[in-house]
Amino acid sequence: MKLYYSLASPYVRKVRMTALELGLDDRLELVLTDAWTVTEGLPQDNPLCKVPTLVLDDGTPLFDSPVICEYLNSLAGGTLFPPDGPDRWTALRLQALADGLCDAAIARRLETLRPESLRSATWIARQQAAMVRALDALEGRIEELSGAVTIGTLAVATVLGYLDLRFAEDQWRVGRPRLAAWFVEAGRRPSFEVTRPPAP
Ligand SMILES: N[C@@H](CCC(=O)N[C@@H](CS)C(=O)NCC(=O)O)C(=O)O
Repeated sequence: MKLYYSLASPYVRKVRMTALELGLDDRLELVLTDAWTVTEGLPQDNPLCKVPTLVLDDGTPLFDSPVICEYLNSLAGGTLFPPDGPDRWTALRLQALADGLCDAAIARRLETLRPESLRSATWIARQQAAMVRALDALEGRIEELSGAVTIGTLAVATVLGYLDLRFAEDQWRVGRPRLAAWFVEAGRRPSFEVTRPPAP
């Protein structure tokens, strides 16, 4: 299987952590890809031209990251996606919250990279507010992060890693001691260490 990837994408990191947790990482042929400039390969396999994109050995493309992760879990017969029941919805909701936090963080970052005259302070504030609410929600329901590793806990670990990479000045740990303590443990997982992006 071929995985179009980039080094800093939190969605890619979640997929790579999933593969490592499931013992499937040696089945992935990693293809380093700049989604913003690539013209051959990725745009033909994924019309949205985003990483991560997985291409199966028969040429079938899979995206986006939740779909890829669920496919890998199914392939390995894993438990990262719990079977139908309350634990499944907790895991999926946590993944949606963490991925949505990523979406807001990336939208905010892209806006701040635009020329100053084109930037929207309102848009940046909206994304920042969503980030704060999402982090507060994780702190407020920290018990959902305890217990077995799921796609939800992997997604939360990846987005917190992304915030440390791109938004260190936000100091997300301040006022969120339980989430910070949880992340100390989560950050020790080998799958997290191995996929650490290079410093900017
Ligand atoms: N919802 C997607 C988001 C993927 C995504 O936005 N990837 C970024 C890199 S972090 C990308 O490829 N951006 C290129 C673009 O938006 O054109 C997922 O979960 O895989």
